[in-house]
This record gives sequence, C-alpha cells and structure tokens, in this order.
Amino acid sequence: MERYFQEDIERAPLDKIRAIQNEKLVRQVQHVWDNVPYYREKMQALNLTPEDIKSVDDLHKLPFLSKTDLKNCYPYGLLAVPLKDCVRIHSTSGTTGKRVVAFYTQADLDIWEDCCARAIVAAGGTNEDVCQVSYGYGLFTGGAGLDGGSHKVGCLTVPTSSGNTERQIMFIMDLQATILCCTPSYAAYLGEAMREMGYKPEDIPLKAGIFGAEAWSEEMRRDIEKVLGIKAYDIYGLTEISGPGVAFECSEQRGMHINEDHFIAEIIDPDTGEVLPEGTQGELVFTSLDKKAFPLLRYRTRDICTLTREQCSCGRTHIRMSKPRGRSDDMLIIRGVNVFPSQIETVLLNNGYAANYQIVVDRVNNTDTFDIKVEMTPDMFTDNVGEIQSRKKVLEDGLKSMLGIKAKVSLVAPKTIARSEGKAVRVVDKRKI
Ligand code: DLL
Repeated sequence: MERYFQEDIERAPLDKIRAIQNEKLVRQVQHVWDNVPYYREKMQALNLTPEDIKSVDDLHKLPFLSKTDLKNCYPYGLLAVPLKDCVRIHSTSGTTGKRVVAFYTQADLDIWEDCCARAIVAAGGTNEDVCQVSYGYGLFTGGAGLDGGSHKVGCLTVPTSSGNTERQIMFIMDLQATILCCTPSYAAYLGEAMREMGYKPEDIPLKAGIFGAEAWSEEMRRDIEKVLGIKAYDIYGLTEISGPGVAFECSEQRGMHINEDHFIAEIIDPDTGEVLPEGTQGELVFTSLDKKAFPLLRYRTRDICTLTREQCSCGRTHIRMSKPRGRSDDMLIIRGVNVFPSQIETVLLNNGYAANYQIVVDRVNNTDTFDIKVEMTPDMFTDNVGEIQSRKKVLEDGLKSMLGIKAKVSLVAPKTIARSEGKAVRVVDKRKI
C-alpha cells in the first residue's frame, strides 16, 4: 500500500535532498550543454561552461528560459535526446499562436507517473481505491498523468476523461468511485449536478478529490468538499516541466510539497530576475533534474506564489509552495490596478455564490470598463428587482474593498454562464492594447 509513499526520499533531511540535487544538477547541466545548442549559446553569452555549476548554490548563475524561448525553439529546438528515444508528446492548451510541445522518454514518463502516484497516496489513495480520472485525456497532461499515477498505486482506474457529466455520475455511483481527479471547476459542476439529481453528500461514495490545473480558492475548496462529502486536495504542475504532480498537497493542506528529488524550485522577482528569500512572494522558477527529453533549466512559470520549509505535520520534508494566486499573465491590469480573478472569486464565495462568473473588460473612451457577470444560485434566484439591486450592491461594495476599484456587477439566472469541463474560462478581455 505504501509503495508510493517513498519515505526515504519524501522524508529525507535537507542535507540529503541537497546532495541529491547537487549531483543531478551537475549531470543535467552537462546533458543540456552537450545536446541543446540553443541553451549552450545562452550559457556562452554569459561566459558560463558546465564547470561553473558545481552545486545548487551556483544555480542562480544559469540563464532563465521563458515561454518566448519555447516559442523560438518550437517544435524540436529544445529536444535533448534523439527522436527515436522519445515515446510521447504533450502540449499546452495555449489559445494563441503555437503551443508548447513537451517530449518524454519512457524514463521521463515513469518518473512523472511516480510523482502523480505520490500525490494520490498523499490524498489517502491505496490499491483498494477506485480512482476516476475526469481530467481530459489527449494532449493535455491531466488525464495521462493521473491515469499513470493511479495505475502505479494500484487503484482501479476509471479513465472517463472530461465531459459527459451524466456518465461521470453514473460511474461514480455504480462503480463506487472513491477518488475523483479533475479540475476544481469541473468538480464544482459535478457536485452541483449531483445535488440537483437529489444525491446528498453522504450518498456519494467519493472520499477524496485531487483537483488542480487552475487557480482555486479556499472558499471553493470548502464548497466542493461540502457538496461531494470529500476532502479536496490540490495538485500542481505544468506541461513544460512534466504535467500534474510537480507538487501536491498532503493531509496538512497547507501548501503543496514540491518533488524536490526531481525539481529545484526558486522564487524570483519577476521584474529583476533576482532570487528572493524563502517566504517572499514572487515568480516560481523550476529546474528539472531528471527529464532527459525536454530538460528545462530555470524555467519561468509566471505563477506567483511563496515557498516554505517550515516543518509539516505529515512528516514530508520537501519544500512547500503556496497555492498560486493565478499566473502573472492571468493578472489583469484594470485602470492601473492589478486584479486577480481569484480575488473576485473569494468575494463571491464569501457571499454565498458559487464560482460561476465571467469577467468582461473593455476600453471605452480610453477608460477601462470592468463588468462581472455573476450567476445567482437556485436558492437566491428571484425576480424581485429590489432584492437583486441590494444583492448587487453588497457584491459591488465587497469587490471595491477587495480590489480598490469599482466593478459593475450583473446578476444572472442560474445556469446561464457556460460550464467548463476542463479549465474554466473566467476572463473576456476585449481591449485592444
Ligand atoms: O495544468 C497540469 C496539471 C494537470 C496540473 C492536472 C494539475 C492537474 P498546463 O496546462 O501546462 O498544465 O498548465 C499549467 O496551470 O503554470 C498554473 O498557472 C496552472 N496550474 C496548474 N495547477 C495549478 C494549481 C497543467 N493547483 C499552469 N493551482 C500552471 C493553480 C495551477 N494553478
């Protein structure tokens, strides 16, 4: 049962973790230098050779990689092994321009699946569980990653992929699924659908959910936990670095442990690139230590969070990252003020709404307009204009004090905002800037 709680690694003291990282980093830098001319040139531009990187202490000397580098190198420019050694690709869900394509050798897939297995075990999963994987399968990493992890743990894996909500519910109930893996927005939607079908939390066999791939708030966690009668665990990852399982929550649920034997995490100032001390908020940067096919060094994720090494009650020693509050590129600048969708979500959920909303930003006469469409829940739905007006005012006041700027709220009938089976689309930015 505990095969994928890898105690010797997950509870290793810091000096052991550092020793593993030092050794792997030196090897990985040499591998990239030898096989990726694009990165070698970046190092040469800084007068660096692999000999300059002797341990994690030297990491800060290495150049960053960003999404722009990935675009420049599309599709094969960062590949570090012969194509014949690659067995799969995955790709990000980018909506504009070229997508990121990440390559995997069989060994890369095995390590990635191990990381997902650790996440399932941390959520209480064993080979006695029935694990329904409702993340999308295909180019997206969610389905494949959790599917592989679930197999490694020995769960009975139900590979429903996303969508077809009625069938999802049928399998949860008929097969007595105990673990659900999907995006938090889809989990909320499934919960809503099950409630409408008359299921009470105690009727639902699920005990845990492993939800990630998008930012979600503590309030949303509580709502999902309540409606499905489960404990909801966060999981983080990105295609460029492997997929889900780069970091995951344990029973303590205060941050996600980063699999430090495979990845080094840093927090930097997004403007200056300077490495920031533990506990400071900034942009998360990853170096992958084991990836052979697509080994990114110092990749800038654009995710904003903090890191902590404070002791964790679960006994795991790997560093923890806070919930990313959204990508720096999800952040909207409206009338000069930084606005994260997650802040809006917090206000809505604190006022009894579900996370069904859409932000529409436009620019009229050189001024930003900021409209938020919010769905009423069936309980609060009314056609009493006075009541709607006063609800609207409560929300507008709450948003003003959270964000510092005024938003125009319109309350709409239940089920009028499109649901997402994968990552939710919260923002429509019509500004042509
Ligand atoms: O979303 C991988 C994944 C699949 C993670 C399933 C967890 C579960 P991408 O599509 O490449 O990969 O998107 C990566 O999604 O940089 C974050 O901005 C965001 N993200 C991922 N997990 C979380 C999370 C997958 N738990 C991007 N909380 C990342 C907040 C998350 N944001």
